[in-house]
Amino acid sequence: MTHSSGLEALKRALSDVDRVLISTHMNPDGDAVGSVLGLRGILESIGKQVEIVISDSITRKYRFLIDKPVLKPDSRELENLKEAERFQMVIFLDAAEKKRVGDVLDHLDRWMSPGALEVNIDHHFSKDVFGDIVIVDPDRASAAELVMQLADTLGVDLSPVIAGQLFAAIMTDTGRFQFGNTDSHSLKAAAKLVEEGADPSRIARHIYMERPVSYYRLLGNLLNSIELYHDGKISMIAMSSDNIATYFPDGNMDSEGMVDFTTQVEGVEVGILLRQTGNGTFKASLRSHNGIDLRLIVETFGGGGHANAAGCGIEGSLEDVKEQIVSEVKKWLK
Ligand SMILES: [Mn+2]
Repeated sequence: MTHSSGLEALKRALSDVDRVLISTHMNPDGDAVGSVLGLRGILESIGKQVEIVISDSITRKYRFLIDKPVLKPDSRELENLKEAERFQMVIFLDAAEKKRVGDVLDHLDRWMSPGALEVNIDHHFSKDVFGDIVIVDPDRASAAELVMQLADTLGVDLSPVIAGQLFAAIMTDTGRFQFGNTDSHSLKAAAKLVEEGADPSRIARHIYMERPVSYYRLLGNLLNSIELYHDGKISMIAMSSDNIATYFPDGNMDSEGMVDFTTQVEGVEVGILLRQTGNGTFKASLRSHNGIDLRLIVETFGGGGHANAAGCGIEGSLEDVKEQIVSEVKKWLK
């Protein structure tokens, strides 16, 4: 199914549906948050009743985008739903694999009507695409661009609020229009959203320029100990549980974007951020900018993502994990 036939299929299916549930991946990023909020506004404007439920909380810097409550799996609003309150459609956004949606999946049985349709709107490359209706296009830089195409298909005009939400999604997933996925499509989509009332400066200010000072103190600490491997073609910063506890004692850590600094070093082709997630467990985030397909690297560890931005979990001591990831990356570098 091409994504345009998916859009038409979704338009047809929506005509029989009153209540729609929307969700996205765990630890929602800017594209996830902006896309679910924008999609809710679009579906509400054609008369649907819509709830958003996400397994994790929305990071502080994206909360200014929230125009109406976003639920969690244990929210009171989702307890003991009567038959008429159940949802006839669930739409997953920006989730390369269904399991990335997290805890929400464990509750769908009690929220959904029998025979409810599952819709998958995404822009990741995936080997096993899920969903009854599939709108997946790995050529798009953000899920938000697919949401905009849906609005077009449905004939919905975007309000300034929706335009802002979708603009934030495109801006963050393209790294402020600087990553390799930035193309004329994403720039035209962004321009259209500005015409519809999105305010780029205000959105950038909220997301990038109002971070807690702890963010910069942790970043400074990490940059101070950046390591280079393989003639300076690989760089790495490693964030231990102790680091995190020192700078974010409440555990409410924000490290989004820190990995981008790893590829802003002269000569570096692949940058790695290691973050300790438990005793002997680490999450590796990788970035590349010379055409190396990181998916091939993280696949070895059961991870996924995009060609130039991917991640995976790795187990072992810090030194062992560094050795594992660096030796895998080296195989793909000349
Ligand atoms: Mn995305």
